[in-house]
Amino acid sequence: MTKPATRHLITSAIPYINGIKHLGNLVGSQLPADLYARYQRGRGNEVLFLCATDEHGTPAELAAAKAGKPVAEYCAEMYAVQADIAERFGLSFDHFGRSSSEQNKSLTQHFAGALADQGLIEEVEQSQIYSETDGRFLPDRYVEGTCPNCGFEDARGDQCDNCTKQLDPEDLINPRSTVSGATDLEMRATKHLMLRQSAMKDRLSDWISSKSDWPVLTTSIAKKWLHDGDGLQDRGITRDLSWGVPVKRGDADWPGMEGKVFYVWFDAPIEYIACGAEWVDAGKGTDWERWWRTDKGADDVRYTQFMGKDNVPFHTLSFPATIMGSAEPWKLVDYIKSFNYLNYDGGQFSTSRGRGVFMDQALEILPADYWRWWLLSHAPETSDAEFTWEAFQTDVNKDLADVLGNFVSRITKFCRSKFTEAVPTGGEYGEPEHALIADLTTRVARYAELMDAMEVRKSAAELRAIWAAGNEYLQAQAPWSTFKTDPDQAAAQTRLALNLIPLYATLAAPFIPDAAAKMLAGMKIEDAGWPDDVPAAVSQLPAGHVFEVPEVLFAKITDEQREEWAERFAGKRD
Ligand code: B3M
Ligand code: ZN
Repeated sequence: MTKPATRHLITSAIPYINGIKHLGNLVGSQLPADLYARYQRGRGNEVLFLCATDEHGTPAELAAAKAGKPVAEYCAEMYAVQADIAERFGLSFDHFGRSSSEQNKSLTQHFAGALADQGLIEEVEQSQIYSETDGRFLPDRYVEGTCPNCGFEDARGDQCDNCTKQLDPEDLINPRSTVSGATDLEMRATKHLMLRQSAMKDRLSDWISSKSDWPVLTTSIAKKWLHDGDGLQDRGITRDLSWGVPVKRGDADWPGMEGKVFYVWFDAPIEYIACGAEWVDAGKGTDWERWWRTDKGADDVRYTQFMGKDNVPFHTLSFPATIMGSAEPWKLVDYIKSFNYLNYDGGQFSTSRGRGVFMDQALEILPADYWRWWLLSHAPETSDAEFTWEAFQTDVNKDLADVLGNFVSRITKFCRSKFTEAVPTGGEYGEPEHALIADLTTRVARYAELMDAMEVRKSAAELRAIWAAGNEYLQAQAPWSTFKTDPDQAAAQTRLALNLIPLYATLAAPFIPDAAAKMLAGMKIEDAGWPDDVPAAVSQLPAGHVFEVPEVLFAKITDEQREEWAERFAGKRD
């Protein structure tokens, strides 16, 4: 009855190297990608889940300068920090790579060569913003000013964070240097490479139009940039920086491009592919091309990308332009799951102002599962969402402690006290038991459909309902009362309830992997397997099967804790 395994290639947007990400960043890409990867593995499918740090460009240079370190050293340190936090959050990457890798360098240079061979790269004399005060050309990110589209005053030269429009720095009104704040900026001539995206407009447009099953958030942003205003413009793919992938045409030097590097948004998505090569070179895999080359077996791979909405234009247009334009058989993305923003307590998360909870701080105060559950069950899918400490406390206490945690501890402790730490014998299932199993059968099928569709919040709601069904059953049947008059019947009730624990663990593992592992360990079952057949799944622990009451799964968040944390994270990051 098991369906043939599918191969899932899954990538999360790769976080910039400059600093530790906040929970809003986490829920917009890495966490839902992990949810999906864990779910697909749980279904018995083959998964390659990749992420990396995005190490080039001005964000890295600026942060290294601020930290007073050479940029390579800064990146190596921050990579280790991010990799460690990702692991502690349970992000189950098959490999967490680095866009500064040799593999990415050569692949990026290769793509530039392939695009040039296809006539899709143009060398242009450009006038570029030069800062007298700073004595250098200013890359896009080093220029800020007012967005010509929406009037936002702190728009960056490459993109407006407020309206997501991709910008060129000379579009900005009242531009200033972010290096010095200087406004004595002037235009000077220099040579750059342009990717002729406009030549691929029809192909990209047809491709996007064919994606009728994609989230509206994804396609609406793509269509906006394809059809609004001037439409898809050619993009400069080189920059005047020393840190980055040196501009080359494949292995060959590129005359006139000495001292320049590729634009970070050109090499960053290529890292998705290079990360596969890093995965193999790290000894974790044997063949990355069967995931990435349609001529080498990747035809039957389903490739899903996860990202925040600000990254959508680069993934629906720029990166596909690189892939299609190369005229080589690279795997194109099959589905792009994008997210709105998570706000923090009446405002925005802010990295620069240290407002909100950052990944390292989150783990200092609570284990990963608490955060994973709350963030995923409030994923900003259809609109922006908001984190508040009140909601966090209420939901965690209710869903995790009162519903799931209480169910597990109540039934295992009851069994231990009235029978033994083994699944009890005797009695038979009657109407309430069959009704519960029928209800769970429907709900588990719906949960799987929602998880397949990456409906994150709805999946969480269905999972919560599955837990609640067990609680309600226990409440209504009350084996502790039954036991006084009919111990056999109480044994049957207990047997079914105990059998729900491995079922719940398997279903919940993508959301709360640590608690799920504790539940399985307590029930002394290694891998319950996906419950394609719910009646069979809830008969896995036969009468006599020995277990141990699991340790407390979730502690409640107290009012004192909530107040202390709200205060601690309101302002400046310490
Ligand atoms: N580093 C932006 C971000 O972290 C950028 C994503 C790259 S994905 C190839 O949101
Ligand atoms: Zn704007």
